Amino acid sequence: MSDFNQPRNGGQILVQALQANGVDTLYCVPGESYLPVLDALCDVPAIRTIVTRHEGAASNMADAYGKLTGRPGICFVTRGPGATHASNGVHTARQDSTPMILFVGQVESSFKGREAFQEVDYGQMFGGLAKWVGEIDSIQRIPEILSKAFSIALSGRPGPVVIALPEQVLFGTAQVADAPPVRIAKAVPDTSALAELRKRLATARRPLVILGGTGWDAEGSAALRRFVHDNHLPVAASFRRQDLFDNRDPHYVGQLGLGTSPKLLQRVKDADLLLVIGSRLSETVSQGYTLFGDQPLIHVHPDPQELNRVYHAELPILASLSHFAVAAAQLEPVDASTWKDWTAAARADYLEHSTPPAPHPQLAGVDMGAVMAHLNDVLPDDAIISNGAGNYTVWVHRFYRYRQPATELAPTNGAMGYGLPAAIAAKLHAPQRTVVCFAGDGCFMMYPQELATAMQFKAPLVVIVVNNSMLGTIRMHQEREYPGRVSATELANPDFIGLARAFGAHAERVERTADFAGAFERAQAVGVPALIELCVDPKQITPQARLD
Ligand SMILES: Cc1ncc(C[n+]2csc(CCOP(=O)(O)OP(=O)(O)O)c2C)c(N)n1
Ligand SMILES: [Mg+2]
Repeated sequence: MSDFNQPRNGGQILVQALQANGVDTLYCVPGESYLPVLDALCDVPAIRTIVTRHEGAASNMADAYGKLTGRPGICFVTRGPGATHASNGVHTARQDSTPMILFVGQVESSFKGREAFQEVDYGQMFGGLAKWVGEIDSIQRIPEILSKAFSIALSGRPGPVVIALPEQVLFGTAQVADAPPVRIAKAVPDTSALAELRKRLATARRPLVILGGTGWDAEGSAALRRFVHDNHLPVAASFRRQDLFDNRDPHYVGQLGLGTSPKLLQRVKDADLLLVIGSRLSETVSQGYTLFGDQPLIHVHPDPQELNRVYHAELPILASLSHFAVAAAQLEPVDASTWKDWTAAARADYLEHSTPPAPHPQLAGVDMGAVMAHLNDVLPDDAIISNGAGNYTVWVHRFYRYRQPATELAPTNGAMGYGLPAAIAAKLHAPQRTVVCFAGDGCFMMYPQELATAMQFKAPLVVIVVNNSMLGTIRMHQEREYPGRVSATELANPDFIGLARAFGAHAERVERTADFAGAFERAQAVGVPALIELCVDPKQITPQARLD
């Protein structure tokens, strides 16, 4: 903690507090409402300022940074119009349990309530979205409120915090002492709960682990692997958390979400003990709240409000996920011989379901199954894969084998457009790693302008646009509910190649499966952002279903 004898303005105090808390990157669209912050950043080269072209992209990048690092992603946007754009990433961070802090400009406090220029009541606006909404009402309280913001974003179930910055607080000057960096307390599981867990496991016949949540660290992931191996447990990942456990490991049995194998769903129903670590058993994971309820449940979560929230836990365990895993790995393993075959059969089902089938004889255009098989062969283990929402993601999640934590950037809230901003944040954070973004033609057009950000900040990622000239997911639902009545789901797309080249990116169109490997190799080697447009068959709506 250092006392500053020199008066500083609010922007300087705020930026120095960010630096003290380890912030190295922030994403923004500038606004006159927070000029002192922008100015203070000139003197703090340790914080990299990424200016994006849309606040929705900036907040999505902040979410991706939070997912990759476990540290809050930092985003700055201007008042009303900036804040409303940025709300998309706040929603994602909330549902995805990602630590994030969004700073928004606010009118001078003495103007509040007059509907001043771009004035918004952020408490009301973000009240149902953010984990906490705060406003810094005096310059003296900047360090205090920043400490609280970091603490709330990172504690328990991580999430997004929104902080409003009234004009006079940023422009005013004062002598204010800095606060020390925030330390986060972690809950450890109580020993009697661990003993009961072991006892229940020892009498199970068909146990199943379901993994999810955020806040895992390397030690926790390694301990989890030991616990699973020592007890020969089958492990399923919850929706878009497939990177938490190496998909090549013989204990990994698949994901619970969209496009889940019916055999895995049956296995979950047949389990006589569910050990759920970190997942909150969302609507998607629970298949519309139909999958759980009958099986005995041991639920481990870092937030007491998630335990017994939807499903009764016979044994609720309040703990940080990594601390739980470390403690569980120290338990004496149980005799797992009774479920050896159960685990092996679940794994065999997974291998069958996750191996791309031969393409349909009438398939026109590129076979997405073959694309995923190729990427499984050529991508390094630490490659980062991002995506947004759309039926194209079913191929990615079903056939790609994620191998390491923090390699899957995928919004569990199903936000279209997430993939490109997330991939940019990933490539800027880890320039040595391969970053591949998947986007549908609909998804990509949510934030295509961020190719300019990728160019400006030199982020040579590869975007694979899966083009079926429609909003395929919604078309699929229309065919189910209202057959033959196509409404608002057909798209007339731009020339994606011309569009990407206008930004200075490398671009290629692939119309035949055999041409993908070469195009991908060139895209990886070119050294600038690259876009590959895959022309896929609009009729092939999922890996197993055709529209006709
Ligand atoms: C921001 C947002 N808007 C709308 C939706 C609803 N939605 C989900 S998937 C989808 C279609 C995605 O189309 P595309 O990216 O082309 O992928 P496809 O399904 O065709 O593979 C839509 C409109 C959403 N999830 N998110
Ligand atoms: Mg599409």
